[in-house]
Amino acid sequence: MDEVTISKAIVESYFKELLAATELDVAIAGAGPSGMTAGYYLAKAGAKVAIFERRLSVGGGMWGGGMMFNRIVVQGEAKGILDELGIGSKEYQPGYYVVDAVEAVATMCSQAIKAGARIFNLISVDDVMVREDDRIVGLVLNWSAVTLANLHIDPLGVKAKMVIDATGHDAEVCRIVSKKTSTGVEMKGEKSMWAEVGEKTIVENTKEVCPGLIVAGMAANAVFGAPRMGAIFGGMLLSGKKAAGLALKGLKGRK
Ligand code: 48H
Repeated sequence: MDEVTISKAIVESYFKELLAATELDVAIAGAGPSGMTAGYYLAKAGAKVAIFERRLSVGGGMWGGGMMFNRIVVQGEAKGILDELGIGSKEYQPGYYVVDAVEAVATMCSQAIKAGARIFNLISVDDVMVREDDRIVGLVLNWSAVTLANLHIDPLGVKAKMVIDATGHDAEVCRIVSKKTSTGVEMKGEKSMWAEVGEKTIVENTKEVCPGLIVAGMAANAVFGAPRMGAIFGGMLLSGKKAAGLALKGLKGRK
């Protein structure tokens, strides 16, 4: 057993992937359910896509189900996505399916990677790159450990033809864009729980908010002032799929 071989294998393989991710078709911030679904559909369509996830684990708010009971509910409209990904579900009553949250995260992650999406965990999106025409042209990244250790270390930037903000409740990319750019993106803020409305608006609010930046998942309702919905996840899957479609359209416009 040669330690140097182990070290070289890890370093070479990792940095090859990271280098390849410095110029992307689509960069996704956040590997929760909406980000991973978007990553899956984009990779499946042949786009060069990477997901940057701040935490050690992917899955965002899905692992814990509702109040730490690790089950989620998915409505009939999104059952096709569960089936396509190979995530098991049981009908609870007509139109409502119960899903094991751990199986959902693990399978979604595996399918996104197998389709060709690259997932980089432990990397935080700190900022965006913006150009004169107010177009978002990439993400600014740093190791999550830098923030945790409160170190003053400058970040690096990766270019992307399209960016998806899938950072959940805090809509971190859109928040940065609303504060630091003149793109006109405004944060209305998430509203209190109303599952039916929240699930409908999450898909409607999945949009290109300014040139090059699409918002998906819980972040979409946070940007547009719509309600949260609790542990029902169909909207996250449908939003991720819609975001992938919008990004693919955006890519066509840029080729
Ligand atoms: C890199 C980041 C950064 C950053 C955050 O919270 P998520 O699961 O987001 P969604 O929108 O895919 O799913 C939302 C769902 O989990 C949820 O919270 C629901 C349905 N709530 C309803 C309710 O009523 O509460 O995932 C976002 C991911 C997480 O893994 C974060 O760690 C990550 O994004 N993230 N990654 N750079 N700056 N900010």
